[in-house]
Amino acid sequence: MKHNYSDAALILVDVQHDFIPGGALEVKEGDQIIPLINSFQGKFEHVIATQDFHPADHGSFAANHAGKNPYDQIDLFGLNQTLWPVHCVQGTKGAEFHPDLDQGRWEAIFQKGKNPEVDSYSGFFDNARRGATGLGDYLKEKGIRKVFVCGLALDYCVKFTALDAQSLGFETSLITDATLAVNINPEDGAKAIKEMAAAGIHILTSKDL
Ligand code: VGL
Ligand code: ZN
Repeated sequence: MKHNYSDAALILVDVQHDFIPGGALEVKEGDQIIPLINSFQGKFEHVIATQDFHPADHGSFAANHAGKNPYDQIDLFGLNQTLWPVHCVQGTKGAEFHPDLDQGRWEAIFQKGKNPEVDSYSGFFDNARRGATGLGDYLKEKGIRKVFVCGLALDYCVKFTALDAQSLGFETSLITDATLAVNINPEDGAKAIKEMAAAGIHILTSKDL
């Protein structure tokens, strides 16, 4: 072990059926990061997962807006919103974690996207920062100072979770080989990494852990 992880948390973002091939909002090869994630969970004192967990009437679903299609942009209660296929609906298989993902050491799961009026890419706050999931306070109460972020999808929920972690004062690292992008535009994943690096987030691979 190259680091001391006693004050570090691993945050596994949205490794759920709907973001994996065959799911409603699939990330290409999204399942291929699961064995890698399992291989390093044991290095961390604290392992936490986030779960995209929408009600069926969520405002981010194109199907809930007449005449709109997935990936169209709308104004949703004052915020720009990309519309998505229906995904990660509470109580459906798509919202469940992939069964190959080892949950044995998870301390807590933070759900997000439950308010139908606002989307929530970050595991910390909704996109308008009107509401918090409790993840930030949880990490502070545990004395955690460093967070390592991976999972799905790099260009949305992983990026916003990492940026919020860094802005809350946690020393934040992205594990690049344990995350993949949706890439609506082909460069979105690469751009997300640049944005995170510019914010001071460490860009690592699992070999650096
Ligand atoms: C996500 C789009 C919509 C993600 C969640 O987990 O990256 N992306 N909801
Ligand atoms: Zn979502």
